[in-house]
Amino acid sequence: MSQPLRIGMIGYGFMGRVHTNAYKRVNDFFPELKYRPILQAVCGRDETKVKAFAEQWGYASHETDWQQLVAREDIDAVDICVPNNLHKEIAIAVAKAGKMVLCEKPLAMDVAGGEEMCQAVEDAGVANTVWYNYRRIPAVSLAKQLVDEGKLGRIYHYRSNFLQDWTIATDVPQGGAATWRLDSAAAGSGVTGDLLAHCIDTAIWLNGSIKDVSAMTETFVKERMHAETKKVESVGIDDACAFMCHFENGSLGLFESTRYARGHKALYTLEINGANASIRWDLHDLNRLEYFDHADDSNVRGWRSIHITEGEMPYMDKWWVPGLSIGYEHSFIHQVADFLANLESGQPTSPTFREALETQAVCDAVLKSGSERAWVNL
Ligand code: SOE
Repeated sequence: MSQPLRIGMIGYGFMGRVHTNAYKRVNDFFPELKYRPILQAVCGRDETKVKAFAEQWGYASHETDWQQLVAREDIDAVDICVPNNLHKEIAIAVAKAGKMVLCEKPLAMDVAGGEEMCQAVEDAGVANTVWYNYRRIPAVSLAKQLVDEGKLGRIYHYRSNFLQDWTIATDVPQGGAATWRLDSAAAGSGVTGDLLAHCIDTAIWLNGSIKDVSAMTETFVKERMHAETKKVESVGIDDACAFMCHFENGSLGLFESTRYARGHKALYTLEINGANASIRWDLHDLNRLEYFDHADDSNVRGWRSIHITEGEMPYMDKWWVPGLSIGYEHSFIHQVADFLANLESGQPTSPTFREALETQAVCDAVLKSGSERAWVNL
């Protein structure tokens, strides 16, 4: 017997569309799931716009006050897709209302806020997850399998970048609906919380906890006009950040992120070097996993480029036929599918708020290290 899961979505920007798409498609491709997301209500402050979004995407209703949405008895799970400074208040209210909560990354503005959010969902005993979607790109999930099977042996290096170029122009404003990621009051940080948080989440998942960090951060454009006040204000976010770290397993990490790498739109890469094998992955070619196995016969040894389209590969039995690819949006569909399957079996969906708090702690340590120009222990 299928069971409806009535979704209330708060926020309807880029992430609102991505998550909505996932709710709409998940049961078609994962027909075995008992739970069936229903687009019950979407919330945004601008009534005309949120109503239009609801009509276009198929939400049954809309709200302009998030508290009203949280209070509604016909909502089972709330999806938080608003700027980072609103995550905490909303998530705590949702937990207190006894509803499930799915929160956009990063979890919070800082560890203290994140800890309050963890307490709230744990006290209420409600299902929770944070949308670190890249874990569920099949190639990245396959990397996890290879690491867990011990194929790489002892790991020496973890290297990861997330490069973009969309804020180079000095007339890009800060604040407002489209550019809140540049406003530290709304975002908390710049590339560290927005982009490196993805790299850190995947790294901890694949390679374990981080022990200490040494970072450098830079704000290249020091002043920008605020989209709402129209005043020129100083910029409080990190435009670029690079850090090195030690993992608990003894390996060394190197991470870099910027929004000033001309030519790169969303180049998320990772590479892991182990004693026996290495793997690397690149978001621009997301259905490929590069794999080098030193155990191969020396006359054929080399980097294999594994095309992730076979049914045996993670999640791929749900999609097309061998040789045909899937995309970015599928990682979100996979996360919803796992969330719904876990609801049925009573398991948590990783990353939970508590797991995402570890990523938050690394982000905080990176920012502290960057401003103090010193190593910071976790
Ligand atoms: C920013 O440009 C952004 O959209 C991030 O907010 C996402 O989390 C990342 O996946 C892609 O880039």
